[in-house]
Amino acid sequence: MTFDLFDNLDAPDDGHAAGGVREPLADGAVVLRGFARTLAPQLLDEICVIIGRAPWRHMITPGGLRMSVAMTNCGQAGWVSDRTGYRYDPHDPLSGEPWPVMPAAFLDLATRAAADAGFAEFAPDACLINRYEPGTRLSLHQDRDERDLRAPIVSVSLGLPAVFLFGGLRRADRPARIRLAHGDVVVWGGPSRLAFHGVAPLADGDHPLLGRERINLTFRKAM
Ligand code: MD3
Ligand code: FE
Repeated sequence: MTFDLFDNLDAPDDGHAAGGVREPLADGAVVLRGFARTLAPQLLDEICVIIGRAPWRHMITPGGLRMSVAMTNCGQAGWVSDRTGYRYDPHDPLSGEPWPVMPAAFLDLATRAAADAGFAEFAPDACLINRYEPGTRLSLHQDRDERDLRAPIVSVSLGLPAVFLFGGLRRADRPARIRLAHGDVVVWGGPSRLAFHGVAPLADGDHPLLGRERINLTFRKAM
């Protein structure tokens, strides 16, 4: 018998905000409230370095639409979309260079969150970095471009809060609406891994660290 909830409450400085709480969403999906809060300033410094080498860009969908989310990547592979389709690419198509290396603090956070949610072996090789501004949205989709769908996805929310849409295994399933705030981490695995999901248009606001932006990191085992 383990008392994980109580472990969270008196964890000293292991990435949990004091009182960090684990909130199960569905089979295989769990929100770790505030898990990345103390690490956030360091994550933002690393993101600044990454966008110096691999700048934000609005990718084009295979259907020819410009995504309202701005994206970049770090790690051994990055998610890219263009007229030819979606794929993981070891190089940034803008520069032809490898994506920036995944910072140790990113990898450490993602593996600790996954372990906390019961995925002890998670070894992410890709981190997609999404930037939202007021009005930016992400329409309902599944993440199925990764080779091994048994690996979870770990997501980290920074900056302005968002309403996350968490649907079922069919596009037509009415999604639940979940508020994700600065420092929240979600682990999506098991039966939730192929759930349809999206992000409602971002509401305006002013975040102390990020101003009018929300940044989301998703850690994946892509290759
Ligand atoms: C549920 N990003 O990059 S993260 C994406 O906030 C993406 O930027 C959103 O969806 C964002 O593909 C949501 C949460 C998330 C990520 C992957 C999932 C939820 C998921 C995969 C399966 C089920
Ligand atoms: Fe997704």
